[in-house]
Amino acid sequence: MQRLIKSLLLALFLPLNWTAKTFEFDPSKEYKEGEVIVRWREDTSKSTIAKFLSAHDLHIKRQFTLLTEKYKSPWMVLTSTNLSTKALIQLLKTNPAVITVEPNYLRKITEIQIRPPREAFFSNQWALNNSCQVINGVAGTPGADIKFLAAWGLTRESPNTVIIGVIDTGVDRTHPDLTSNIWQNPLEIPFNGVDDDGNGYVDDIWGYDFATGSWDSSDSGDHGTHVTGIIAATADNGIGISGACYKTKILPLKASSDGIYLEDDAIIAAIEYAVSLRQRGFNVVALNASYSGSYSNEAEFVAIQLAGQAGIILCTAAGNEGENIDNIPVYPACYKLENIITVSATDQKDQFPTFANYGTNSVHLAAPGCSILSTIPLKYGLVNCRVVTTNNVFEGEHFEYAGVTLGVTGIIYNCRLGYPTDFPREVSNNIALIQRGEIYFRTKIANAMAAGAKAAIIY
Ligand SMILES: [Ca+2]
Ligand SMILES: [Ca+2]
Ligand SMILES: [Ca+2]
Repeated sequence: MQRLIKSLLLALFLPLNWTAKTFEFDPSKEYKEGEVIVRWREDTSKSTIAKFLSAHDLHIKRQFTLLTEKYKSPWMVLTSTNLSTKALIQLLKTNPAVITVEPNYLRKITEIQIRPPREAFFSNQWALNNSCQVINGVAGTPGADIKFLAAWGLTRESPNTVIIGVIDTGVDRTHPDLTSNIWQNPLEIPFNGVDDDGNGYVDDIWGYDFATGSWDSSDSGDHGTHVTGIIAATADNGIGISGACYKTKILPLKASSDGIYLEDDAIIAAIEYAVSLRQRGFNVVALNASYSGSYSNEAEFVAIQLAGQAGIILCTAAGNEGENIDNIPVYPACYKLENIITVSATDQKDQFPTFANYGTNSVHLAAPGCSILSTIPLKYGLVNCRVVTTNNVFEGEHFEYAGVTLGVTGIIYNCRLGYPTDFPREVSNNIALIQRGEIYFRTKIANAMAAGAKAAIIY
């Protein structure tokens, strides 16, 4: 009985998961070749071990002193210059003084930050994480997304800030979910009326307005701000949404004076501007060109080619006409240049939407492009909205700003459905509460603005 108690006590002191001689070598597992972890019997002397090691040209890489002391059993890592791990295990198993011999396994770093970012509307961003959520009345296909969750926690700051130029209608740089990710020209002194960095543009602090020739790159419409949020809205700040490349900085390259059309000359000047920044050492890696037109232009072609030679890619839209652009080309998508990536759209179910252009020789990839929630300029009194239809028309749900005040305060007035006659006079400089239905959200917002409201809530 005494012996049994002693055995039980001994068992209690043995380390957990101790497998002793039941261990079987599995070559498919990841381990450090030519190394083993060995535990010797309690009574094994140092000279016995040294003699064995010397006879087989083995070396002690490391000794586990605490383990050895606690269990009175020499515990160490052995290496060999000519024996594999498998051979080492076979050799050491033949020695009766060895209790256990195991490979020195490799452990993988556990993926970090697999939690979703702390955004108010992340659950609406099916493109980043499609969990079958219902968006706009449609339940998606799980996993039909860009695998943002697997990647976002691994993103690191680059020592040379990565800059993406957005050639578009401009950007609302004051937007709380964008403001920290707008690139600022460090060589230009703001608002002194002087071209301090001598690049031909006066006071180009936050990009430039190439359409009207002004420092003011704020959004003449809403598309540029929407695109910018998709790319680089600040992640994990609890506001609005997460951008896909949220550690990058956006260079606003405004090429539209009316918020609807982009003028080709402004586009070409914007590309030249990006190339010159790159040549001066700023890390402009890509240009976003979410626009298309039916006619090609030699100057535009050459400008994009120059961008390519400078190391800049141009990501452009395949277009939204539902056409085969191999046969009916659009530009810049169909310029045959190596630095152009032409992107078509997929929907929540990973299907090809009817509006999306296609063409095996012209389209390089398709990515989520329907019901995309992103930032809109604050002039609309809201922070995010979703593009539901094609043609860049915001007809979907708008999302009011949640959680953080914009500094907008006022009395909320019931403005029924948001028709012009629904707005009481008192709503001027106050907040309009508008019921959804009957007319487009954008019309409701426009009517609220016309009535002088400084913000609107659509419910
Ligand atoms: Ca300048
Ligand atoms: Ca200046
Ligand atoms: Ca955010």
